[in-house]
Amino acid sequence: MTSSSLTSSTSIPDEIAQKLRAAQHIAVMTGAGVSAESGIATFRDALTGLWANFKAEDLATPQAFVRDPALVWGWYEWRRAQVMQTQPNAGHIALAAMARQVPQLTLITQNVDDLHERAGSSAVLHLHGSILAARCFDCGFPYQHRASLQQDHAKLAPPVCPECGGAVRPGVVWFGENLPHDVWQEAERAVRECDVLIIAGTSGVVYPAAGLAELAFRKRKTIIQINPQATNQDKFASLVMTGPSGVCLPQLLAAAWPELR
Ligand code: BJW
Repeated sequence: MTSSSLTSSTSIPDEIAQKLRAAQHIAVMTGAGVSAESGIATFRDALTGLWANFKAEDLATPQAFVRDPALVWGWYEWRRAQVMQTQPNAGHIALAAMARQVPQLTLITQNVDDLHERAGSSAVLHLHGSILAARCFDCGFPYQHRASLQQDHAKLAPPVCPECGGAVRPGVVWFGENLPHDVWQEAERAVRECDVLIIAGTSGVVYPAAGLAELAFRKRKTIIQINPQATNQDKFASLVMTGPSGVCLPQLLAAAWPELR
């Protein structure tokens, strides 16, 4: 397939619409950009308030948590409150609708929010865990955390593990940590087996997730890339859609299944 590029205001090539409609299995990989239109800052947006002097990359590590648990836990509490007070957007909703049109759709996300599930997607593969989950940093015991809805920019001591007295940490995957093995295996399998891979709202710089685009390219899959900015993964794509996912994903859905309009 020849590769093409379009902005969110132009129409989807028929060839792509037909590929989507005929697909037996569509894999989708989403990143922080898909939740941006819900009001959740992307990972690489500048931090504000108490965290303005930090980069997210420096806070999302086990080393940062050990150095200053209250700083890191306070950041996650603030982000949790943000997640709980936002709603899925048109991009999340379009993906849930697409899943109802194809025999199989595997939704792989790097996002730690639950907006795909709240839009109606099920069996979402969360490569980087969930911000709403928590466990002990030392013994791994799961901790039932009830987040506060207050969006204070404040340091906050993490809860204490009832099993071993260790510090409770968020249930996410930090830099240097392994992804959940079964989830990663499932994601790789979906990309190997799919007919079309849609990649939306990721900068494509964090591995191993970013490697899924390369895997799909090596397997000669049809790849659709959606992002308002250019990314280093555009070179793999059969179609690059330059625009917000809240516009482009509904556009793809309507092009392939016009009867849903
Ligand atoms: C829109 C939009 C709109 C805006 N619509 N789009 C190979 C090479 C080099 C390094 C490595 C490698 N393999 C492993 C590494 C190390 C490391 C890594 O990748 N480092 C790189 C940064 C260099 N990876 C790891 O450590 C991983 N573990 C691992 O590999 O284990 C094996 C190992 C063990 C021990 C030692 C070494 C290896 C773990 C990675 C875990 C990532 N975790 C985080 C934090 C999660 C918790 C939290 O949220 O706090 O996951 S980091 C962060 O990045 C988060 C995200 O899921 C992830 C990806 O970010 P994403 O989603 O792409 O967001 P952004 O902000 O980067 O981009 C947003 C995009 O949206 C932009 O492009 C915008 O333009 C776009 N956008 N509005 C659509 N409306």
